[in-house]
Amino acid sequence: SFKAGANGRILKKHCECEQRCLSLLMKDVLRPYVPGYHGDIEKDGQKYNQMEDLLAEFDFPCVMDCKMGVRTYLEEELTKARKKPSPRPDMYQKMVEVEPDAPTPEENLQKVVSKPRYMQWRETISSTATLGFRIEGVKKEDGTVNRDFKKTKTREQVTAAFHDFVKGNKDVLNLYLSSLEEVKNTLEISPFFKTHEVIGSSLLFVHDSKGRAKVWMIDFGKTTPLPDGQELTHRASWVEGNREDGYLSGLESLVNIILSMANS
Ligand code: 4IP
Ligand code: ADP
Ligand code: MN
Repeated sequence: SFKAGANGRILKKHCECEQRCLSLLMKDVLRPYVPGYHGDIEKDGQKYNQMEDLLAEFDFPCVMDCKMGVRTYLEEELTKARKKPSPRPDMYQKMVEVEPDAPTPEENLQKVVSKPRYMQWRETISSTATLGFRIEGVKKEDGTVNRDFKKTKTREQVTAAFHDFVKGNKDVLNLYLSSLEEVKNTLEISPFFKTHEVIGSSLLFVHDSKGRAKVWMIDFGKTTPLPDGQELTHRASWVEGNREDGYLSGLESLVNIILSMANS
């Protein structure tokens, strides 16, 4: 769903919700921590959002995508699944490939699962449910990609993955730590963040051998505004209806892990 764009930009398949968020973010205190947004364009009959390529100023970047929050699906997925269940054979397949014993006897008979069932299963086999974030993938400087983090769940497993990602480099860890702390301090005062449920969004970690390392917020396809006057803590436990996403609790556990690594 991505395409290379002109002069240090990338094109991501257009999404109304993401466009709305990126436009608002350009006027928010979070602007330094999200890709610059350059409006939408049409190319070969497909509409795209144009944004800054965050990798452009790095050479041979190492990249990690961490999906933030304790919940990775919208509350409306639950409502939809109750009102009009749409059985997902593809999600059943993805489930048995990772954990043959995961489906219930009934799911095995039908060879389908519901979307919330799949998403909740992904949350609990990874660190999402317990730590409030999970590693989705890593790209090394040679371009090789590793997406094999579905069962990276414990603090020890996450630490090992980060250790491998930074190759034990404490300078890189300390740069990431300052960057994470800046993002966190800015989130705490951001009007955008207060008034949005942030689901499925990632922190993108990027460093290279020249000693640059920074974290950005990306992917606002499932970031949605709250009704007028309503705000989130991003820390309170999620109960269906309260729309809490656990973003800040997840960021705190992430900071905590990187801090322990930097001091060890
Ligand atoms: C994917 O599962 C991700 O959870 C996607 O979320 C989600 O997309 C997909 O749902 C789901 O199949 P795997 O990562 O395990 O393959 P994200 O885009 O945040 O990574 P959406 O955004 O649609 O919930 P479907 O319904 O698009 O298949
Ligand atoms: P999707 O909505 O399809 O999940 P994302 O926005 O999460 O797409 O992006 C998928 C991947 O593309 C990210 O993990 C990251 O590696 C890369 N990416 C996304 N946005 C940018 C950007 N602005 N600059 C550089 N790389 C990006
Ligand atoms: Mn994504």
